[in-house]
Amino acid sequence: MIERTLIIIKPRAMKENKLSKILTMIEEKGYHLVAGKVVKLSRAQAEGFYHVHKGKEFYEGLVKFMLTGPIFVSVWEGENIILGLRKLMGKTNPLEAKEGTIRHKYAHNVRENCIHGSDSTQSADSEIPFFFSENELIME
Ligand code: IDP
Ligand code: MG
Repeated sequence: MIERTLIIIKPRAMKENKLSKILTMIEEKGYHLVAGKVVKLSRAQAEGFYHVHKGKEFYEGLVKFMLTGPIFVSVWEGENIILGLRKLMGKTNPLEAKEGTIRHKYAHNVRENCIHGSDSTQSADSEIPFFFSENELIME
């Protein structure tokens, strides 16, 4: 099934100039970029985006981290891309991420793990419109 997913390159990877290296890894899997932009989140946006984690012990630290600098938000398309990209990203904790995954290469720790990817079609369906309007998502 052709799916779309929301991918975010997080602040530390942006500061370390790893954006194009990470995007290249995604492109080399055959996935296509639909939309992308650099954004500096407001606290309200960061809290809103991560509302599903509200109440967890890492929530405040995660929100603060996402405010430390610009991020790259993007929409990608491809066959079974949601699972495919979760695999390419690797486990949330980079210590557990397999060699060859994005997090194994570019993450520093479980919080500063360089990339976000939607974890299901339901998540993608709410995360994509959080950042992009309909007319930014037209491919033809
Ligand atoms: P995911 O990004 O692999 O889907 P989630 O469990 O959805 O992982 O967590 C969202 C984000 O919150 C993670 O990518 C990471 O930045 C941060 N996070 C998750 N668990 C921890 C933790 O135990 N300590 C610190 N930060 C965490
Ligand atoms: Mg998640």
